[in-house]
Amino acid sequence: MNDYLDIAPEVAQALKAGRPVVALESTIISHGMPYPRNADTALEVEAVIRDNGAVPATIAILGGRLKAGLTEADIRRLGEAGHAVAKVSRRDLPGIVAGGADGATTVAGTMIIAAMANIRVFATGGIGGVHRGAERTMDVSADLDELARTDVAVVCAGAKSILDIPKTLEYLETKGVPVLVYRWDEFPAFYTSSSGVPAPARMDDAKAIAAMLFAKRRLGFPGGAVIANPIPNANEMAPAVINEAIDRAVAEAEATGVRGKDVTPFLLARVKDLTGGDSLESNIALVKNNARLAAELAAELAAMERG
Ligand code: PSU
Ligand code: MN
Repeated sequence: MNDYLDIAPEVAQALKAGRPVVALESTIISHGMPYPRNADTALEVEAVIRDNGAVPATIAILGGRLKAGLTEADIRRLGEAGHAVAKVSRRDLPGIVAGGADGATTVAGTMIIAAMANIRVFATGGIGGVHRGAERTMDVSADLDELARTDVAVVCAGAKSILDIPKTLEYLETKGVPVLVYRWDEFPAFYTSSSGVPAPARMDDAKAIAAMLFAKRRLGFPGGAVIANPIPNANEMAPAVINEAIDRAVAEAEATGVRGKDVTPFLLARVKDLTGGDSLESNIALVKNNARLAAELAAELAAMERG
């Protein structure tokens, strides 16, 4: 066991008994949504996971300790502190630990801590990826390299078109990361089920996805997988509305010269402001939809691992 890691008692018991556990990230709380909807949503997503038979493990760094499983008070604290909490990806993690600080973990940061805790399924909204204009800026999210090296399956609603979706999929292909879409033939674009980009692979039930993950592990392949779950039709945004907001947000990011780890939070906040509350409601709905699939997937995988 890792000296820096605290696994919540409920999570530890479930893991020991071979029961399903689903990891959740905390950057989506501190940097991805406004307070208090961020904290309320995080707690509701935990409830969705419980209702679907799995134990939630929200992941963050608190006082320099890596946490797998937070209390309600921890979640409210991260939500209220918002951008005052550091956004922690792989390169940030050792410094936050050494400094005894708090950190909200990105997809990459969450995967690292989930894997240390032996949690293999993780639900979130969207992953980071290759940004538009990356041929000039080289802005490629560390989430993609983490997917290539750390064995955690990330259930998401695809990638927002703040990113270059075709380049993101090319990068994942180069890195050997399995990408499959649940019950749909296109890679989903977060707010919309369609992106115009074909699904690299399609699977129609959680048991088949679990079998792929199980085989990958038994083959000794490092790295995780992207399980893309399209936003439900009832919660989709109108493509013209969301794409106009995204194009504007990307242009503003260029014009203001925002760089590095601030780019994604800037774009997320601008898209939300430009679309009023609509994009926030869609975002919340798709995260819950991902939590349901992740709980089912974790249960199938746990059953396979028990034999
Ligand atoms: N995309 C979203 N919502 C999010 C993020 C991305 O639609 O909240 C967050 C996730 O935590 C993701 C991180 O891991 O942003 C990626 O940041 P960057 O692009 O700086 O790697
Ligand atoms: Mn970046």
